[in-house]
Amino acid sequence: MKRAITAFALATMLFAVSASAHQGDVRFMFQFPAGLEPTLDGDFGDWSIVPEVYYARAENMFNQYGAPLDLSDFNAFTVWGYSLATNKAYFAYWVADDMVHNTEKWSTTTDWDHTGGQFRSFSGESDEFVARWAGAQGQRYDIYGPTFASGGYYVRAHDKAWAGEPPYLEWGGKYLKGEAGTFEPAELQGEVAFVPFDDAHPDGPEASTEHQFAVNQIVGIETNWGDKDPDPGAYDDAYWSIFGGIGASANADVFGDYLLAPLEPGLPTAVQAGTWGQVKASFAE
Ligand SMILES: [Ca+2]
Ligand SMILES: [Ca+2]
Ligand SMILES: [Ca+2]
Repeated sequence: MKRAITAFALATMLFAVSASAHQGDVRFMFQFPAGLEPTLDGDFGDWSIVPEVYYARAENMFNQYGAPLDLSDFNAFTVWGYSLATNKAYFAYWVADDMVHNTEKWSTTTDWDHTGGQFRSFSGESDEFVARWAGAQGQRYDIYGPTFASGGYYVRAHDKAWAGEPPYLEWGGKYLKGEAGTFEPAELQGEVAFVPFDDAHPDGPEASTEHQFAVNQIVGIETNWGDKDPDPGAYDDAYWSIFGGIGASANADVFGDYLLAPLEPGLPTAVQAGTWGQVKASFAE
């Protein structure tokens, strides 16, 4: 597998030179072969086929408030993947936090067609305009699961509530250590599947335009965790971002770029119905 990673990394580095990155270096979305997409049960055995190059780790995140990284205060990794067979995006994350409570979450925002621009928090626009366009061309999600949020949900999509509910957003997760809402040290992990939209319409999915994934496509994403230990009411010292930061909750021009990677060599490209469970199990061992 190591040789395959090297080959892919070189190929994508060349591609990155010609890509117009919004912010930072381009990252990569892992392509799940058909039939090997993750089961959203909070167990990560199905992610064991994903090479390290796809992992974004806390050491590479930045904090717009300037507090230094302390891995005993906050540690994390995230991985983005996609499948051509399901046309879904998959997001896996692990967090270790010295003080966890129910206002802490991932905020992630998606600009699948990579057109950028302001997509919510409009000022001076009519109620009709906001109802139609807020969260339409870029979608902002709150991912609390496996924590039940102070607001009364595990996950949600801002502005277009239907897009944050099954089957358009599905998740599984669990605590590995500690418990939700305790202000005590904890570790948690989750996996989320998104149906991607170029235009999420207020009338629902039938009136919306689903985005179609393709190999080597570049999409815009920002992903952040607010580690609000001292004050659950404010992002006072830590808003850890992979891509994102100031202004990114409303403007996709400051997202980062993810390239939808080709299949990694050595993975199954087609899996017969009824056998893929065993293939998954063999990768998980
Ligand atoms: Ca799983
Ligand atoms: Ca912390
Ligand atoms: Ca915390």
